[in-house]
Amino acid sequence: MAISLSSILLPVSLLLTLVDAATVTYDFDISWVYANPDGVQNRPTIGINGKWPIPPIIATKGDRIIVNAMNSLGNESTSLHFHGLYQNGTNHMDGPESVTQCGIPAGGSFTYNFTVDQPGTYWYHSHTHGQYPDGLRGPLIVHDPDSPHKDLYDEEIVLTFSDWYHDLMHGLLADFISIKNPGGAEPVPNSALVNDTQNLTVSIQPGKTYLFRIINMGAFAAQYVWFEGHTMKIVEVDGIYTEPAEANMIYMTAAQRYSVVITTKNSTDANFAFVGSMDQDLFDNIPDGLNPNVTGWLVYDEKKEKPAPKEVEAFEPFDDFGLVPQDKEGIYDKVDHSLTLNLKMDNLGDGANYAFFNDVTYMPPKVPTLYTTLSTGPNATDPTIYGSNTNQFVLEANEVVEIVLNNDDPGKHPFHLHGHAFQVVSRSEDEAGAYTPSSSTSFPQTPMRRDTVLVHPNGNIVLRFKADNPGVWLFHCHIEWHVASGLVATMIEDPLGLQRQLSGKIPESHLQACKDSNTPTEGNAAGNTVNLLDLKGENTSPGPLPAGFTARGIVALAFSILAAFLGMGIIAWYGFAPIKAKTR
Ligand SMILES: *[C@@H]1O[C@H](CO)[C@@H](O)[C@H](O)[C@H]1NC(C)=O
Ligand SMILES: *[C@@H]1O[C@H](CO)[C@@H](O)[C@H](O)[C@H]1NC(C)=O
Ligand SMILES: *[C@@H]1O[C@H](CO)[C@@H](O)[C@H](O)[C@H]1NC(C)=O
Ligand SMILES: *[C@@H]1O[C@H](CO)[C@@H](O)[C@H](O)[C@H]1NC(C)=O
Ligand SMILES: *[C@@H]1O[C@H](CO)[C@@H](O)[C@H](O)[C@H]1NC(C)=O
Ligand SMILES: *[C@@H]1O[C@H](CO)[C@@H](O)[C@H](O)[C@H]1NC(C)=O
Ligand SMILES: *[C@@H]1O[C@H](CO)[C@@H](O)[C@H](O)[C@H]1NC(C)=O
Ligand SMILES: *[C@@H]1O[C@H](CO)[C@@H](O)[C@H](O)[C@H]1NC(C)=O
Ligand SMILES: [Cu+2]
Repeated sequence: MAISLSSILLPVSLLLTLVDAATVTYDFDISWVYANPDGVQNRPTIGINGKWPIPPIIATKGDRIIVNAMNSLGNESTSLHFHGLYQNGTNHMDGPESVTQCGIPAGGSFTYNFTVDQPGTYWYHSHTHGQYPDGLRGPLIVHDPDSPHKDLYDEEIVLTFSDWYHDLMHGLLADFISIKNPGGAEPVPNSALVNDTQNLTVSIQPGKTYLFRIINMGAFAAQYVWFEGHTMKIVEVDGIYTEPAEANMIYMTAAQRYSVVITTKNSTDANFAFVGSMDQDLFDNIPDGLNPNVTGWLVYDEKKEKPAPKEVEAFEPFDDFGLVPQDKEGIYDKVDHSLTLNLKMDNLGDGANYAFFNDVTYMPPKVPTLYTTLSTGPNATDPTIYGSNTNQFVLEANEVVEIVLNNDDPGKHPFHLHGHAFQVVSRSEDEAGAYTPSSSTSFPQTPMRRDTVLVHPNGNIVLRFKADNPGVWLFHCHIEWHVASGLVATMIEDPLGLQRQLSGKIPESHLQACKDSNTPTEGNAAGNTVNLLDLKGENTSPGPLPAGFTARGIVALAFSILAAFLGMGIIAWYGFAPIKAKTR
């Protein structure tokens, strides 16, 4: 890893006075290593430069970040997404495979090159099919010499929380999206981690203030997080400064971040536990012996004991909906373009369980969507050319967009939009059903903004943002299982403006990744350049269930067969189960 000279050699005080922005360069060689963070199982894990945990990316507001990514995995493609960064003017650096780039093939290399004008707590992770939980995820911190909260703390400490699996995603995904799992039960993590380990000691000094930058970089589980004996003052969520708000416990979905200020005690008489506890409501079947908790300690005195955490009777976390952004940006009260996404889970003709927006499950297009925009001239504004399975919406430059999301599923889902932070103008309680506009009278005037937000079971959320960032931006659930099962939509924001920014400017390493993987870079979602409305040959999802099969039926059938054959193993099951998928 090479860091620019200026950030190594200059003392911090001098650095802050520099007017010129720095360039921060990271050379990342991505490869398999072995790791055993919970002490139970050593497993192949994706590391960088031969190490895991992978390094944090650290920059200062205004810097240019360059990541030279070399894929030495040998058996998987990869890509990197810089979660929460707007990539304003650099949509091609956003990272999702099949959306803004081709996957970096094994043996290939690829340069990410962009500037960051947003301070805050972010993270970076693979955005290639189901891959980041195998280890390719780490913090990305953008410092701010002008932070409005800089007088509130003396020092800062980064803490990551995550869930962890003993098995690799490749195999877990094959079992998850399978006729063997018609109910769509997600694999339950084997353990929870803090800073990619457990029992972490965090040395602190008495009578000081610390900014804890807390990141949930898990695959699936949200975590309740609390520090015994200390209150938190929330000052940032997902890169947005907030008015300080006190909390005893926070709830962090996968991909969310909080910065909290903690004031230490004046005495060093005792050390204090802090805990991350995975939200088990998300888990369909809880395995015997699962420990959902990970513990660490605020250590005032190494010689004193590290007490076991006290049991918390009820989880009563802070409700983020009431947070107020420090800049007091007012609600976008005039909506130009409202779109509705109805979420459901259901089975398709292969018997497996999928996730849907408006009855369509996402399938990656043959041509990365950005390349479709850049190669289709005026037809780039026609949603049809982006395919039948991408849940695409074409947005006009600078319009105020509203996303109404109705969760017709009993699960909790954290939704993330690339390229923006959104205003969260409404969020229902559990079981509220679909959103009705008449309930909109009491919107907050300065709504919370963030880039990842929870929708409650069978509830709804309403999000707003201004389409002031030309690009192809995904909107998706950040549970990695649900990305794989299709809970993804594509926002094609100001496609003609995007052409003006990027046509002819896609760097050589990006195009080379496509050549090496035989991926077309022109035409519609099917790669057709002659008739853009002809989608023949595009990637589509399996067809619907055969006539006479209801989703409920297949679940019942599967469970009764599983029960009957329990103990006889999978062979009997395979022999019995195949259902002919109907092609559409
Ligand atoms: C952390 O401590 C607990 C309790 O002593 C122990 O069960 C667990 O194995 C430890 N984790 C690691 C990674 O050492
Ligand atoms: C890729 O290689 C790793 C490390 O050798 C191995 O553990 C893993 O099973 C391989 N994945 C696939 C999909 O073959
Ligand atoms: C990064 O992008 C800037 C601006 O386009 C360019 O001047 C610079 O040469 C690029 N650096 C690399 C390493 O690609
Ligand atoms: C946790 O990990 C981050 C980087 O990933 C590191 O900066 C930080 O110092 C670690 N925290 C502690 C208390 O070790
Ligand atoms: C620590 O001592 C300072 C100075 O006497 C006082 O202002 C502060 O409230 C004390 N902090 C705590 C947590 O008791
Ligand atoms: C995890 O923490 C919760 C909350 O304190 C507690 O109820 C539960 O017993 C803990 N579980 C384990 C296995 O320690
Ligand atoms: C992107 O940049 C344009 C032009 O500087 C600015 O007007 C817009 O607000 C920016 N959008 C975002 C999301 O940063
Ligand atoms: C672009 O759209 C126009 C109008 O719908 C259509 O006539 C034309 O054939 C399209 N171009 C291509 C290459 O498909
Ligand atoms: Cu989800």
